[in-house]
Amino acid sequence: MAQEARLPYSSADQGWLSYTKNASLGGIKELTQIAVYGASEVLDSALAELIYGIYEMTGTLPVIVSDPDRQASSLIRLVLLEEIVLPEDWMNAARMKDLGEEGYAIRQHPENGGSSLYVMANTDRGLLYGTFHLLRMLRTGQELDRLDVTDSPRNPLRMMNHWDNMDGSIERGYAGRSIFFQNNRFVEDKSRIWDYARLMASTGINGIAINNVNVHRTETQLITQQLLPEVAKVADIFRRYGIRLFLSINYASPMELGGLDTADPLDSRVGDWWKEKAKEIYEYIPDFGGFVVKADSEHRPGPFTYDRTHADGSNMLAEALEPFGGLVIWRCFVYNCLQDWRDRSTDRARAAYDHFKPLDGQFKNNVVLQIKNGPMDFQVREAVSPLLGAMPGTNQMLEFQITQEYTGQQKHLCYLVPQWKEILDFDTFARGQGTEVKKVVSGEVYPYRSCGIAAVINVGDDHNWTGHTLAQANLYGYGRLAWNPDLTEEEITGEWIRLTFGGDALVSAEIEPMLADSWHVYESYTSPLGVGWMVNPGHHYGPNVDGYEYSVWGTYHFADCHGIGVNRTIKDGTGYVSQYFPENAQRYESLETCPDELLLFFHHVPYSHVLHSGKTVIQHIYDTHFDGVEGVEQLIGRWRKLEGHIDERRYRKVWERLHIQLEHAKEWRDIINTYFYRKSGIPDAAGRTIY
Ligand code: GCV
Repeated sequence: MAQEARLPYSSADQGWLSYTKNASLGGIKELTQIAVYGASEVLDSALAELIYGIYEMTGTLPVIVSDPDRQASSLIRLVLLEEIVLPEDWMNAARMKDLGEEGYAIRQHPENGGSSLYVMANTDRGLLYGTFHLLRMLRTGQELDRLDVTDSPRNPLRMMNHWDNMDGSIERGYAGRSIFFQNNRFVEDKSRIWDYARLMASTGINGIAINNVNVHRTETQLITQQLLPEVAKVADIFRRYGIRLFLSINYASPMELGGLDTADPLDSRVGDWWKEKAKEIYEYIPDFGGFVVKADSEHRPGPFTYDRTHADGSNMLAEALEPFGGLVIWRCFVYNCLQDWRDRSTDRARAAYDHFKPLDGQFKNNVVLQIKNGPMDFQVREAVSPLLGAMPGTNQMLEFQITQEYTGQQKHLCYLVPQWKEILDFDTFARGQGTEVKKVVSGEVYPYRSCGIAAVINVGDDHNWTGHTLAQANLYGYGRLAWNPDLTEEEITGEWIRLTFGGDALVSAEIEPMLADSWHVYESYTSPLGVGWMVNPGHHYGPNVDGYEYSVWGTYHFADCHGIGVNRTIKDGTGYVSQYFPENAQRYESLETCPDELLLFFHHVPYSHVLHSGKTVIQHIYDTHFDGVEGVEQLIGRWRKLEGHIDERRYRKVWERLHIQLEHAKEWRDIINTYFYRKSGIPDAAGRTIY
């Protein structure tokens, strides 16, 4: 039976799922037949992807065969392992167990001449991931001869968090409007959602929260009978790609929707209201993932109003979801956002740990604490949150930000995979050496019931999804790292470039270093040595050294005519350093051992302080800001070489953004350098122009 190659669903850029004709096919002559062992909606998606991918790459529409010849070549078998018995020596019970619920194996049948490929898994989701793996190999021209791949995800939860509002706007969104909502309704045309589900599943994502954690009046209604049928339609799409849908909820819903006079978690009327609500939600969405909650943070309601703790608040919701297998993902971004800048004893960086650490062990099994990677807020450079690894008795997950709120808002190129790798590889020392963040959040260190990684998404309805085409690499890289944090930056980058732009060696040779350098380039012309925050208040774009200096947000640099930085030491600072396990605390406490790139995050020093690099702080500021602009010029130089090697549309778009970046990098350079020259009175040793 010949099938139709009906994908994609929309006319949007297909990103890393754009196939072109591929002559090499991993050394296999042709792939013309597919046999499927098993049946489900997810398996249908896997099959559709396989047919489409092969058709695009070979020009031949594969045929579905129900009873293939044992010796058949040119054949791919998608095998749900419970459906057939395979030779014991290459798929035994132990190996099947290792694959778990989402893993897969891909092998060539040993008995025939070569092109019969088996994709095998215990579940349909495993088969979907295995199918995408095989397509990735075919597309990137990897050798399939004697293929024997086994893979499974390291993190149980691999989530996308959208900050989309129902009016179509996206909080901190830089790539157009929401793909889910428009004019306070769900979009009618769901083709972008379908293609988005495909893109996400192909990287291994398995959970999505579709609305903003700041849940306003309209979005509060998402859990009502008026809107649940619409939510269910979106959940149906994601389900077909193995992705569970979550909703961000308003903690005060029992009052706003239920007419109660309280949202006190210990008031039984409140608990009962949520229990009824959960029952209702699961009638519409039987595999509903659960709630994402921002409570008592930045003016959002929460249990503090009733003198209750975060454990009280989250456990009450968890009890309601428990019978249905739902999770409460409770965010730890809780701090005093009405600080007094004159008061140096309050330190926002301390807040998450101070609030949550004392509650360790008090949370229910289906509560997961979602912790931002740093203690402040997704700066281009900040320390790793000391809360990660500090709660053996409480499920934890890590939160990254893909949307470039503080990293150039998708006008600037800033590849975040290197930053995320550093964070994942950070050794917390929670259980001695080798207790890296990646092992904590994957559940290898403590017996967590649920854990993993979430990220705030950089996607909107722009044709290319992410505004800056090269920002697609962040989306792809996040999914791949959530699947396997041990993948190297080079592996991920190389894969993404070849999948997205094809096999032109020049394209890889130029884009790889562009991506690799971009985070450091961005860091060097923005805020120095980990101090952060020198941005315009509110929208967070562009330089403004004192923008937040006298504000209520707790984000200060304390620069004066003598020096700069935040003293967070135990000895005579805010004591934040004490939140780390001793090995890290000692390293950060001492000026001798504190790494240069975080110096001003941990210490207040004179401008004449000499860094490990041998430069003074002030000269480092000047040099990096000049270097940063040159770095952008180099990015442009590399991109220029690709004219004619990349389609005109993508080439132009990136070209335009790189030039915006250059102009704005100069603005950063001149404002930062001038500010510190005027404050310190110390001239640039190289005598360059400072205003
Ligand atoms: C969704 C920062 C951002 C806010 C965001 C908040 C959060 O403060 O600027 O836009 O709100 O983080 O993570 O909740």
